[in-house]
Amino acid sequence: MSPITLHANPFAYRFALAHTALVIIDMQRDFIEPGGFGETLGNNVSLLEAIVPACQAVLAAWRAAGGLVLHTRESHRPDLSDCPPAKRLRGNPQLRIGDAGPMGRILVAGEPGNQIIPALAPVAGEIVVDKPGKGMFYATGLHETLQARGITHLVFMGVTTEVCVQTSMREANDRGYDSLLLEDCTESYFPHFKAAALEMLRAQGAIVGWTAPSAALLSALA
Ligand code: C5J
Repeated sequence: MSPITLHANPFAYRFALAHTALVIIDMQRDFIEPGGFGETLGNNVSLLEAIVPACQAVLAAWRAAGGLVLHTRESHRPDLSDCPPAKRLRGNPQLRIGDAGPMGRILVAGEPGNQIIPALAPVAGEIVVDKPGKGMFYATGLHETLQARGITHLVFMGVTTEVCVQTSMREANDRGYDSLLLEDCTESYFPHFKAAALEMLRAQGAIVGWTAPSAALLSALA
């Protein structure tokens, strides 16, 4: 299969589908629906819901093309042994990680709020990574999994842009992956943080990676 090239910023992004994974970061009820971790931190979670249709369109096209899909969840063990006190105690939320909320225990594996939203639910054969940190490579063994599958390129969607998405892209950059972030398939609780993160990632000749509207990927896959 010949490589795919799409119009991206700051210049064209080229990838081979067989060596590329679509990465969907933390599209979980805990971040997107009322009553979860995002809201307990004082955020307006409705901002994030707006990207779901664009993410669904990309996911459908990627699946139809036969590409590998990888979902992440920010998730802690029920005994919180993988949640450093510095993370649990940070800030002044109404509910902390591990506390019981309207969708179960906040950011704990297996709880209803910790699941990926139904619109983007994983299907058989897709990779699901539970990550205790912001970055998807920290304490997950993911680099080895991707290497075993010959993955060299990553196309990112998900939330939040400047926290778990940006951290995962920076970790990927240090491990040698070429990453593209789909601009309308990522969101922040703070729109100016999203704008700044996109600029930072693609500055200085794609120092961390590329960005592009999802339409560019959809037309390249068509
Ligand atoms: C945050 C995330 N924002 N998934 N997590 O705490 O970006």
